[in-house]
Formats: sequence, C-alpha cells, structure tokens
Amino acid sequence: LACLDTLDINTLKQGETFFSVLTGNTQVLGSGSSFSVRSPIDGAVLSTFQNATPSQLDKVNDELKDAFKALRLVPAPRRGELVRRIGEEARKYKHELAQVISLEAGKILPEALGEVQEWIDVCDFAVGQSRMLHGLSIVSERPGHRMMEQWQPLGPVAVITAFNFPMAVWSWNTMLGLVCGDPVLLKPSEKAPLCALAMYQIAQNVIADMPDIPKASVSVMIGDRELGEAISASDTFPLVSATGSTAMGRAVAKTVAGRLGRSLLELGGNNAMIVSQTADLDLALRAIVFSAAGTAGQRCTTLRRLIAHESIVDGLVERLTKSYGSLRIGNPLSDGNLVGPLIDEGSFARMQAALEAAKQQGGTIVCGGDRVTEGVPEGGFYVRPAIVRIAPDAPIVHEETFAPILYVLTYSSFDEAIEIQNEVPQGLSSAVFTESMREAELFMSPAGSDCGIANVNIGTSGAEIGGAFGGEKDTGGGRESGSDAWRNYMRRTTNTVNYGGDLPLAQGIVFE
Ligand code: UN1
Repeated sequence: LACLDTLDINTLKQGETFFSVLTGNTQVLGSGSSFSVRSPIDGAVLSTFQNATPSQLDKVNDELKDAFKALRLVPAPRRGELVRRIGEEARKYKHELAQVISLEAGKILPEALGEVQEWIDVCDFAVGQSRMLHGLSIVSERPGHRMMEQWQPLGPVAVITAFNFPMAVWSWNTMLGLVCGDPVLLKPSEKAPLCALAMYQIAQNVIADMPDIPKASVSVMIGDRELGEAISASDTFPLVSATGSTAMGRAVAKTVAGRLGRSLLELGGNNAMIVSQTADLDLALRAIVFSAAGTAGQRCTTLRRLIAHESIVDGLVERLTKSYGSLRIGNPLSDGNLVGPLIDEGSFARMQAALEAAKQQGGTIVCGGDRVTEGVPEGGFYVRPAIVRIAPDAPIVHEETFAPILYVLTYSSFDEAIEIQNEVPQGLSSAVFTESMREAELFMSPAGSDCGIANVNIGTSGAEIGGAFGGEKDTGGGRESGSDAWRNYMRRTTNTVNYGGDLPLAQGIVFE
C-alpha cells in the first residue's frame, strides 16, 4: 500500500477509518455504519470507512452551492488551467494511481495505467474545450434586433460511479464539469473508495495553489445506496450523472425526473461483434480476445455476443479456444498476467448462475467458466473466461452478466446478423469485422447497429477520449467524454437584443 503514502491518502483518516465526507473545507467521518473494503486480488482488507449519511448531505449541499457561486464567475480558460494542472498531477502520479485501481478493482496494471491515461486525455480535451464553450449567433426577424445563445454554468453536479472504471468515469464528468463552471460531488462505488480519495487528494493539491478556485469544487461523499437516493432527490443537483447497472440507472432517473432534474446515464451494455465471412480473421481474433476476456469481462463495453457467419464460425471458435487457453490468469499486479480477478464472490456466483442458465437453455460451454485456484493469490475469485455456443434467442443472451462469458451465435444473412445484434434491450457498443464496404456501411447506417458506438474492424471496448461515449435503450442515452458532451454540464440561454428605437413584435403582431 506504499502508493497510498505517495498520494497522501493516509492523511485522510482518523484512527484506522478514512473520512467519508470531503469537501476541501471539511473532512469528517461518515456518521453511518462502518464497512471494510477488500481487494479482489486476495480478499485482504484494504481500508475501513463509515458511510456518509443523507443528513450529512445538507451541509455539503450548502458548501457546493457556495462553491458554485464563485466558480461560475471564474473565467472558463482559468477553470481550464485548473484542469490542466490536475492533468499534470495525474501524469506525475500515473503509476501510483494505477496501483490503487489495481488494488481496488483488480484490473491488470497495463489496463489500470490505461485508465489513468483516460483521465489525462480528458484533461487535455477539457482544457481545449474551456476556450470553446461556444453558442450560436442567430439572425432576428425583427429590424434592429440580434439574437444569440450563451452557455452558462449549470450548478453542482453529482457523479455516481461504478467499481470498474473508478477514475476514468469520474474524470470524464469532473474535468468537463469543472471547465463548464460546475462543482462536482462524487459518490464512488463502495468497492472503490480509495480511488476516490486519491483523485480528491490530487485535485485538492492543485486547488491549494489556486486561491480563486473554491475548494468544494471537487468533493466526495462515500456512502451506500441510501446516500445515492438522497443525492438523486436533492435539488442542489440540476444534473446527476450515474454509471452502473440499468436497475440503478432507472431508480436514479425516476427520482431525478420527479424533480425535473437532468440525468446523464451510462448503464449496462450487451455488446456484440458481427464477424462476416469476408473478415480478416487474424485481426478479428485479437479484437475478440481483448474485448471479451480483457478486464475479466468487467467493462460495460465488454464483448458479450459474437455473431459469426455460419461458414467461418467453427474455425473461429477453434482458434479462439486455443487463444483462451494461453491467457495468463492471475495477480493483476504481476507482469504478464492478462486476466485478473472478478470483483467479488457475488460476481463469481452470478457468473456461475448465468452459465447454468445457458446450459439449461440449450447452450454448450466450449471452454472456461471454472474458478482458478492454482498459481493465483488465495482469497481472490479468478476464473477462466468462458466461451458458450448458444442460440441467439436464449433469454440469458439478452442479459448482461458482468463477467467474462462470450456467447457465440451464428447467422447466415447479414440482415439477420444486424437483427440479432439489435434485439437485446441494451445499446452501448457494437462492432463489425468485414472487408465488404457494403456491409461496413450498412452496419453504420440508419438500418444498422442501434448502439451509441458502432465500430468497424476494431473491438467493442477500449474507446478513446474525444468521441461521445454512451448508448441507447437500457444503456440510458447519455454521452460523455467527447464531442459535445460538455453541453450536459451547462444551461443555454437565448438572448434577444434590441438595438433599435422601435419595439416590433415577433410574428408581426400589432398590439396597440
Ligand atoms: C465502462 O466500462 O464503464 O471503452 C467504461 C472502454 C473504456 C471505458 C469503459 N474506455 O472500454
């Protein structure tokens, strides 16, 4: 745990318990029940917290509202400077930050470093954006009038994150939110609170040197579902950005909509790849293994359904099975391992239940699915990634199981492949491997993939910063981390200015 000392996180505790309410001004213990965080690597206790409670939210809300009053007046390029410096710190501590991710989320170090890189990349993106918060100028129908729109800071933003991308998802929202003038309160996954403290500490170190930036601009509350519900219900937050299961997103959306707030949702995926008979199969093979087995199947973009043409499916499955056989499974902090542990025992149980359901629904397990106990740290839930051949309409194929299970489905016509791809409730990521221009274009056309992400000749996971990230249907509709995602964090005003000496009414109305 030496990385925690380097990141100063160990100063954020009282006795053995870490603070759960942190606003830069205030750092206190939660007043709720206590819980321990275990590393998925070996089940060892990493830290102890007490849940922050809804009653502690009131004071935090006041601090956030005050912070907003000041931050909204700081010029946007200066807010960009804040984010630029945060990015510099993330660069400096990249290795330590990645270790915290590996410890708490069980991600292999190269992927954890990649996650910190997403944070760094979104900083660069947001810094540029801080000078480009443009609105339109619009011609008026009235003589002597001019119209324009302005984008204004929105207010405090709440960010609720999942365990699997504890730093990237926070940073997508927070770096853009900050340049837009919004203080951001993070409620991290209870499985990854140390990541939240590390990010908080990095940001607060920067804010300490920038007296014009209110400290509460980067705040954290560590708590359970009850806190999440209180945050969603609180009208302090015009925007609640939530990442996690569809069930969680539905609950948040309902509460936030009930007070006419906005939610920005990035929920479940059930991502598919179509492999055509024309595909470059060597390329497809590599893409499938990384997308399906990487991160132990715990990305929302993980490839879960492989839709292969009937003429190539058998050969492809054979090659895949061979590749899966050589995947090194084990301690995510050790060199050379490609698949780390599942997050916890519950996740292992859900994986086993899904495999059982697949068998009952006519599926055949081609390889994997079993727990690995040799050559891995004791106490962690390590599994061999599974490949299952099954019919596309088996109910289990339509569910997202957050574990490395790849369902292999077969198609004969390309239209049928697209139909299979689109028939699940989720709509996050999708891919096609084809050398046919027609198939590629059809896949990206209005009659093609219905997902937020539709890739050609690359896998479903590992999107880069810059493109809008998110998806449709049960995925929740939000878009983050690129393109015009900044608009989520601002409100638009339309201004009509009369520089003439008369008062003409629109639509030619005469009122005198
Ligand atoms: C997630 O799993 O919540 O595209 C995000 C990817 C990553 C982000 C995944 N850049 O796989």
